[in-house]
Amino acid sequence: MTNRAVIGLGSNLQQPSEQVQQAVTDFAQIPQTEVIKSSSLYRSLPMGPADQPDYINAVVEIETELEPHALLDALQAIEQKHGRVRDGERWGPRTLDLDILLYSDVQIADERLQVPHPGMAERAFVLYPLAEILPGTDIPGLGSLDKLLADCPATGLERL
Ligand code: ROI
Repeated sequence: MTNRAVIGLGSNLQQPSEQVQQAVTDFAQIPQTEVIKSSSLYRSLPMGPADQPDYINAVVEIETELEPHALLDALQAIEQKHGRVRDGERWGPRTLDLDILLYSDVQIADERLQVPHPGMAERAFVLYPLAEILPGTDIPGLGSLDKLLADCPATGLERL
């Protein structure tokens, strides 16, 4: 069964734009998965500690036959390849962060995975790129993207 998923990408270390663009290329190597559409790159002010570089963010629509946790495994392998170090600092800088934002109209909440991504309603750097590739979409449990956008100013966000 083919599922539509949306992946959020973020980086603020080691040439963030290249990290994000390379990651999209890496998605092509995930088995049983196809990249459908990528947003522009966006520059965003850090959410969390302010003493870190600005982020580059994007979102990518894929079609995949992988189950959500198998997709997460594949995404974490790509983060590793990009030198992601999990040093325990909450909301610290990272070379590459890949989040499953949406997976069909499924809602998941377990120890490893929460879908839709729990923070997305408050994150301009997720909602605006998402509106670029899937305008008017509905987010399971959160409602219409248009409504979420109306409540989330694009402050500190620049489309590149
Ligand atoms: N801030 C921005 N602007 N973009 C991100 O991708 C991002 N990712 C994170 C935290 C540290 C919460 N802040 C972020 O994980």
